[in-house]
Amino acid sequence: MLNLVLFGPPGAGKGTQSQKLIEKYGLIHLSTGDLLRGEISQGTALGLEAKKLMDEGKLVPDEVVIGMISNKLDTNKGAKGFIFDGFPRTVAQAEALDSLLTSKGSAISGMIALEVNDDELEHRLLLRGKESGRPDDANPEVIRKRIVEYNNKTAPVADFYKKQNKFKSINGIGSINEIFDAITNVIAAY
Ligand code: B4P
Repeated sequence: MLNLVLFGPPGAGKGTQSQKLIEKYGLIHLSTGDLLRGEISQGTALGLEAKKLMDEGKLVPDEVVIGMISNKLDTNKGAKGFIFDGFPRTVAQAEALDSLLTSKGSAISGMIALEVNDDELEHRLLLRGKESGRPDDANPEVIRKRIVEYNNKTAPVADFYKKQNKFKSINGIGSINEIFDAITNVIAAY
């Protein structure tokens, strides 16, 4: 089973690369950002709570996203594997994911981190904000808050996987196909 964590700051290209990876490897894509936006568009209580935090560039509480991922693992039992995109975003989420997978006799194959500098992230997200109208991409101040939140709470997740010898970092600047090739080279070595 191939279970991949795609890691990196907001706008690093996780969602973009996930789309290509699911086609090549037949994996299930689990994006907590997409799942949360789904809840928002359906107007659920969870979505209302999440929207407030997301619009401020803050993370949604761990128990909310862990619960969503747990449900998705249960409803996709026969899957060949999963791409975790935007999850885990805290060390508590990483620990919970390990427990969930262990209880199913599975484990994370590896984490691949996309390295992109802050100026490029801001540029990409503002562009997407203009094209898509995504509220958390429209405002430079919110984008900077998301990057700070990433540095404080999410960056330490890399150490969690480094300790397990499951961490690999690649350059996230370049064409989408160049970055995809670099990711598939890492996967080939698993
Ligand atoms: P996400 O939806 O995960 O958003 P993201 O990290 O900003 O996006 P991603 O990194 O996937 O974007 P991509 O590079 O593909 O999270 C949104 C919010 O949800 C969070 O701020 C948080 O509030 C909440 N949340 C989600 N998961 C959570 C969790 N686990 N715990 C708590 N809260 C959680 O795309 C960016 C842009 O760059 C695109 O326009 C793309 O076209 C472009 N791009 C991609 N690759 C490129 C390249 N190589 N060159 C140039 N442009 C490129």
